[in-house]
Amino acid sequence: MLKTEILDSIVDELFLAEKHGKAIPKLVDRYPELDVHLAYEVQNRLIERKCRDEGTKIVGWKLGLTSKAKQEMMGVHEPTYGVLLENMQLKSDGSISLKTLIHPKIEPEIAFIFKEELKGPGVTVAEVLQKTAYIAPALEIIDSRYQNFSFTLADVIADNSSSSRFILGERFTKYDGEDLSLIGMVFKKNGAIVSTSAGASVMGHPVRAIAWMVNKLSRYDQSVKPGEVVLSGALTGAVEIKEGDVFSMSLDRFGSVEASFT
Ligand code: OOG
Repeated sequence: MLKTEILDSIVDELFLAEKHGKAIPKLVDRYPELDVHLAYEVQNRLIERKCRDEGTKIVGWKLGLTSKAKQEMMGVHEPTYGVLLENMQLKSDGSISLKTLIHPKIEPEIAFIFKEELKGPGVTVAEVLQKTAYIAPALEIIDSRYQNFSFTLADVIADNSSSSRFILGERFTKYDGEDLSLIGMVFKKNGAIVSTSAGASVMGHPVRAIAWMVNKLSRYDQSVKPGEVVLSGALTGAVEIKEGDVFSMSLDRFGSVEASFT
């Protein structure tokens, strides 16, 4: 068991790595006791610290490592989640500066906005769908605070699942019973297709990932509140971002979202 002071010094390291844009070596080599449970403990403390020091607040949640390919790559069998803060959200109508980021990558995702609270345990896929108000296309920028994007499951959880920024499409579409596993997606970089995918690439159905997360959140008495956003996990592999790049993702029936970088 790691002592509170050690958890706080890990929080400090991660907080400062992001603030100064300087990657750190992964934690588990130095703290072999850091398991998944303690890693969520670190994540909770890191989010409290960011809310306090940056004057921001929780606006939603994100899933990570939801695709089979990524789980196999990491040798894990379960996804992760992280918190979205107000100061991570960017608008799609301006250029995004990469200056303060370490080694950013971008991923296309389906965003959900909820009309009622989702609180586990025991939340089902049907309940998630029933409480979904809107769907929107989203781009998530991930930026691991670890050197070379190299981490174990516990490391990435402690690092708020690599989350950095996110951009939602301007159009939120009322959810009307569409089968989200069949919704197609086209992801482009500088006008050329990078990849195509469908909702099913997230654990068979993106709502499965959300139900999983909500049930895990209940361990810490946390829940998804009405109006909060959930990014349901990458529909394809993450792509490195360079200055001058423009990315877009179009989601069948639900519109598109674009982000340009300087
Ligand atoms: C972990 C987070 C990835 C996703 O949707 O798979 C992620 C990583 O840095 O790869 O957000």
